[in-house]
Amino acid sequence: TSICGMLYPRESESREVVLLDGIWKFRVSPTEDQEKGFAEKWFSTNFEEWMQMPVPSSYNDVTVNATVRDFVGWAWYQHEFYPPKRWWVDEQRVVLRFGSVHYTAVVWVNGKKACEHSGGHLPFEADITQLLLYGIANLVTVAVNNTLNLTTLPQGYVQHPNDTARYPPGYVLFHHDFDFFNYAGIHRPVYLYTTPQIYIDDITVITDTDQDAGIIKYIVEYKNKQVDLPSTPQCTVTVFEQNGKKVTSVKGVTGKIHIPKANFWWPYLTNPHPGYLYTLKVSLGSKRIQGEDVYRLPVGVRKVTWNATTFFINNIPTHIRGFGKHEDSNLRGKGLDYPILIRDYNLITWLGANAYRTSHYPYAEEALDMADAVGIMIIAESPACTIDYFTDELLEKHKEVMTEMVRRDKNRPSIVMWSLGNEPKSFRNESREYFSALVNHTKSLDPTRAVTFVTSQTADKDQAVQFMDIVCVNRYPAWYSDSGQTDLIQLQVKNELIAWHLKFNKPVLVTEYGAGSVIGMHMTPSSMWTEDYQVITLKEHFKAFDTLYKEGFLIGEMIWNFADFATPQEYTRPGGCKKGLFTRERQPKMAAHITRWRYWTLAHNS
Ligand code: BDP
Repeated sequence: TSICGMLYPRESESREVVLLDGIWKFRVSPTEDQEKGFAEKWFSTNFEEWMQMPVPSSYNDVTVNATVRDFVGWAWYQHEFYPPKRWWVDEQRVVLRFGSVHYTAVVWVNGKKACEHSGGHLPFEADITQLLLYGIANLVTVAVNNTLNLTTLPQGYVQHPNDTARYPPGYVLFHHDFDFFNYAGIHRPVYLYTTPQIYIDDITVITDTDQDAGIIKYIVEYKNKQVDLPSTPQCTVTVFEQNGKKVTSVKGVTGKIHIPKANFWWPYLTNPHPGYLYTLKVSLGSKRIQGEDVYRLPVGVRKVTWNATTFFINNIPTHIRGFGKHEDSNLRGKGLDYPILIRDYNLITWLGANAYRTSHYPYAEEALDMADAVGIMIIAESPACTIDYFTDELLEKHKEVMTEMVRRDKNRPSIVMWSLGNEPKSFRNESREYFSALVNHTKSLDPTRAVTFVTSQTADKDQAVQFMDIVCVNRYPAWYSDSGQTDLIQLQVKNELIAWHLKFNKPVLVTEYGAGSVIGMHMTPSSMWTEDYQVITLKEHFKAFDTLYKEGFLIGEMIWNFADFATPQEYTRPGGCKKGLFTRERQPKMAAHITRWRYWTLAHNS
């Protein structure tokens, strides 16, 4: 792990940002010789053979080639760019930043290695000032490997079958236990950005409320590329309202700002102005000596608390209405796509939801910017989906990922909980120590938010929920158990959720429930896979939840899933997971309409 900050690249009077997205050159390694690109140094000159590949996007679904779709191993990308000469004249520091590359990445600039990163859902960057060439084309090459194993998050399995009657020699089988397609490639934007030599490396804000006043505690960390820094650089922090009006200004690299009669950050549908964001303008250094660095950070002032039964935002009891999502769409796979992003937020507000979980990995920063601004509460999940084997090595990797997640997202008002993972084998005894260590680590990084993980176990079997702030459970009555028996849903949901609360005396949140439906398929009496069945499944849950809200410990309901999404090929899935309220194309099923009715009603009654 690096100790640097990971601020999102933002333009300012001292920083330039250049987007390198576009059509890059792409090639895959021959299956039988995965090391070929390294041996032949594909990073040192322009590729001799290539196909065209959009960045950002998963590479899997944009060609018509099954080898590319199902590829496991090293894939290669290449692109040319020209840094403007003024960067050299002005002695700017230049950074190359990737929003995410799945899973392992090696990056070269002009034939020299710039950085490596492993982990498919978080940004990484490299200071490439010394690698740049001015006046000619610069070449960036990225090697990407999507192979997962027992020490990656998520875990995956590579098998080399030796039954020659059934498999040719050298045949590789890859599988994983998590239920979404292992899309790969350069998934999020690629940026070049500049800073002065003395620059703002990181900013941390912690906000609080005091009656109707808001408090922002801040820490600015800076770095210096010059040897002789005369003294601590000057730092000025100014807060602006959303309309640009100045609120106040303070000096120092750490401090506490008091905003009388503050505009708090509220979730959607709890206030006429949800998602209120101040701007914190940080100016570091003096114009006279080294030049000044300026960074503007959006800040929402809010406080998250909870007790044994209730979850509060700014001391107001708050129910969570939402769903689990995926970063998934046609052709692009997990590649960030602005039309899909904005369509999703329009659908989220149309539904009257106020929350979602970034199941089952950290989402794009651009998506979380929307959540901050719209007032959508986020349960930010790590990429630890379906951990089967708990080892010390995996725990180290998991801690590193939590460190990277918190570093990236610590300042976001939308994030109200960290989820350490989804449906691990938490009935195993080894999961106890593993999760206890992981909770402690995460709390040491961020003591202000709830920490949890999502269990698929029952209260009598689970070993890890005891360490969590909130009990988050996935249950599929009438789907994975008692298939077809929707009449059992109310009884089972009530009994199971009451058991959780009685055993642990903690608030309970349902993080997944639902049923699959193929759009346009109808039957009455209803039957599995029809829209009618999905509607009845949700309605039976709604009735159970209404009773449980009266009991007082249920803090919310989240449907699985927002939209249909791609899974590996399986005989249990007709072309993907169909539990979406919306199709993969983001058009509503019947279930979306009844959810909308429910969520708006809940919002009005709260
Ligand atoms: C749940 C998993 C989720 C799956 C879902 C399903 O948490 O990732 O997509 O099952 O099978 O157990 O639809």
